[in-house]
Amino acid sequence: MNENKTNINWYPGHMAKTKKQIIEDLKLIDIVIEILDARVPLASQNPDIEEIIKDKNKIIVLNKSDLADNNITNRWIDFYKNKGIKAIAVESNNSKGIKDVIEAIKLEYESIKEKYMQKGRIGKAIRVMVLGIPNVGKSTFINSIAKRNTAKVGNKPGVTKQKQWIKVTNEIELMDTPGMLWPKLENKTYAMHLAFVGTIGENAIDKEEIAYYLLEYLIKNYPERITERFNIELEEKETMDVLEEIARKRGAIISGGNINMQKISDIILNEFQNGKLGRITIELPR
Ligand SMILES: Nc1nc2c(ncn2[C@@H]2O[C@H](COP(=O)(O)OP(=O)(O)OP(=O)(O)O)[C@@H](O)[C@H]2O)c(=O)[nH]1
Ligand SMILES: [Mg+2]
Repeated sequence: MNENKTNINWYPGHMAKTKKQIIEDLKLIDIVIEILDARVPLASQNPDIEEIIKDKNKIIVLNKSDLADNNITNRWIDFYKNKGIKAIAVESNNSKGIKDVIEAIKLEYESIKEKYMQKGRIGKAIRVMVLGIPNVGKSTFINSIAKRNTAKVGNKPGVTKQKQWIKVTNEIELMDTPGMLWPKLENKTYAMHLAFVGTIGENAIDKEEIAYYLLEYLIKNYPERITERFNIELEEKETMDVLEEIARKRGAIISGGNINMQKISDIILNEFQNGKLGRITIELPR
């Protein structure tokens, strides 16, 4: 999973520049698709998204839902529905849910058509942009939704900055470059959750710390998965004792019989991130 980790450093100047570019691009856009990681919908939301997209209509894609707990994903969909936002569970890597997104775009557009008709925009395609923090699957989603016709629609004349568009259907065009937003790193809990799913790596938080807290979460919320996967009884055990037991079972031991913390941390993180522990969600709707 290492190749997935972002190496971007979001310093204030960089964030301001990115924000300005996205706000500029949004002038051409009718509907925003905000991609979240279904396992961590709170942590994977950019902190300034509402301010950036202002009153644009938005559809939420809960991506990587193949790795998330299905029941909780449905609860998230209800949660957003109660807020008047359409959210859709998607597996971009196998195109599941993509059709629903196309339908949702058309439906969403019906509700804003009036506004655009008054601006003389009728007859043109619905223009969509994908936004999200690193590693949520923006590129995979774009490839998936554009699959039937990846041909570039061509430059639009009359705009200062020439943009490429991808034709999704006869009615829908997608901006070819997704807007990459910065993650929530000031909040320790969210940063840890992003580290669990591999979006931010060891250079941000110590890997052993990430694996320890992930294991603690799993013991509390998905104990049967730990028991099953590592063949371990959990009753009354401290997280550190469980970690040690897993390390012994997996041969993550150094000379002298101590635990190889690096190795066991890698094992726990990789098995979680690759779905070997089953479908797991870290954040629940309140
Ligand atoms: N299991 C699973 N993996 C996915 C899904 N969508 C994307 N991925 C994987 O997640 C990783 C990141 O996907 P990208 O499409 O590169 O994400 P991105 O948002 O474009 O990332 P940046 O360009 O770095 O911001 C890749 O390894 C994808 O294969 C999904 O629905 N399910
Ligand atoms: Mg990308």
